[in-house]
Amino acid sequence: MACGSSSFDPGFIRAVVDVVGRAHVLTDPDVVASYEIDWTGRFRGSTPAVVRPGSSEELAAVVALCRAGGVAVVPQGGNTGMVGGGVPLHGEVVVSLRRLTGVGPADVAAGQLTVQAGATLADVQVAARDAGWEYGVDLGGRDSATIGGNVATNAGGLRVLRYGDTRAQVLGAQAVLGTGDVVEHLGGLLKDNTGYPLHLLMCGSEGTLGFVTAVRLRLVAPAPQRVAAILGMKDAASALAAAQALRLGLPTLSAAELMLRAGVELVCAVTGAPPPLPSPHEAYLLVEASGPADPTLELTAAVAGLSGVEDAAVAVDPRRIAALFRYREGHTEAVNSLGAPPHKLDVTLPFGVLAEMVERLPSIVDAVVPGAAVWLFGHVGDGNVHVNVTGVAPDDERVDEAVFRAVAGVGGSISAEHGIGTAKRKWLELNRSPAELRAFAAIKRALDPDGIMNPHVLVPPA
Ligand code: FAD
Ligand code: 2HG
Ligand code: ZN
Repeated sequence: MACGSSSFDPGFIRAVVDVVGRAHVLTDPDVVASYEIDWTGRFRGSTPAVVRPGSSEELAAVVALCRAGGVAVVPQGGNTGMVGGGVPLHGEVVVSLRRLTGVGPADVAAGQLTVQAGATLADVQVAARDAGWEYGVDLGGRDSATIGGNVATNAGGLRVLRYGDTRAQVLGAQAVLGTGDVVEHLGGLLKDNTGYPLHLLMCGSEGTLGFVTAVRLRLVAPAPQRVAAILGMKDAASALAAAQALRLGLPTLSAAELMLRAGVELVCAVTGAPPPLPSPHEAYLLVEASGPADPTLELTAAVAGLSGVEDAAVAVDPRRIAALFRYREGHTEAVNSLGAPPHKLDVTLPFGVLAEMVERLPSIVDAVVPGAAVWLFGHVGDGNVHVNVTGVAPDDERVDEAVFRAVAGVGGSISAEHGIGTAKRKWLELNRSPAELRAFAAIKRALDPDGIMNPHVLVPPA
């Protein structure tokens, strides 16, 4: 039967039950409901079954059954993805990796940790700390997002400017490919030029090539001394210039996040938090410095040299630092609380046009859907702006298209860190040439010859 078809041989379910056990094949509509809709509420599908394998061997057997039956699957981890890539929008079977929660062993001497795909990011952060190290990636969805999902989306987050994205942490992987083959390269050698880095190919592949089942992660040296500051800025352009200046002038910089007045006021209204500074400011820059020694003096000296700073509050106590980060991390939930699901347009802009585009983006949106609200925030130390738009129907894609065309037109990326999913697939050609897309399709055919792996995600139809 055709991939993505919602009607398929009931014998398939029985065969899958034989592999993973009755308890791990969910078919009750009430039980599978939470697997069918994404975190934002914008993408809702349906599935005949959610399969929860308990090992890579079981998963390989499930993939073999899917190949034989032509059954399309959607891998799912914590279901915190933002681009509709982890939900069954075309009646696919959902394969949840959440039973694969093993964390460890840590190789303390090497500073490496091997974890199964269904472990949460928070689990990994704790295990890294327990081993005397830290894990370099952090993001607001840490308690639900899985490491498998982080790898599959090549997640970024708050510390990319210091430690790089998820791809930069992955030294090896175990994966069940769309062929059903289990490939494993988990030795953790730092220098290993023995051919194609299949583990890196899985980073950002969004479940289209196979399932990530385990990864070997690089850990980073602990930076126990942390200080954060929220800067009330004259305008967004000053905040962006300040972020750039700090990248060069503050070697211990570990985060630089932009917020605008409307977003901060929304977070305060939704969460009940007090305003971060006594008076409102048009823009805010949240910065963090960290290292083995107390970076407070270094941070305050660097901030004193910035232009456009109207006010600042510095936090050294971990609880106060966390409170400052809640203004930034609270944006996602606050925007989601406004009613209709937001359009999430996560883009990177070249630094040279970042300020100009942050200024222009609201009018680009207003020109296609007058009255739509635009919420801008993000990891501006990386040139990454989260453009959230509310007041637009979920399936009205005019705003998405206008923003993506404008961003690509100035050399930016239509996906900084959330991936392409189904939401951006039709615009991938704005960033990737026909030859690149042919290469993508060829890689997919090689590793997923029957097209069963997330067939409506990332790789455009031929
Ligand atoms: P899912 O949502 O379950 O899946 C995401 C994609 O990966 C889908 O295409 C799915 O098919 C595929 N997939 C999942 N697991 C596997 C696997 N084991 N093998 C193969 N494919 C798989 N993202 C950022 O980059 N930076 C942020 O700062 C950030 N902050 C966030 C804050 C909040 C509050 C929320 C809700 C989300 C945030 N995200 C962020 C988005 C999201 O957390 C990440 O994309 C995360 O990596 C997704 O992990 P997940 O386990 O939830 O994956
Ligand atoms: C973040 O940085 C996440 O908080 C989510 O990437 C962004 O809500 C968003 O659009
Ligand atoms: Zn983000």
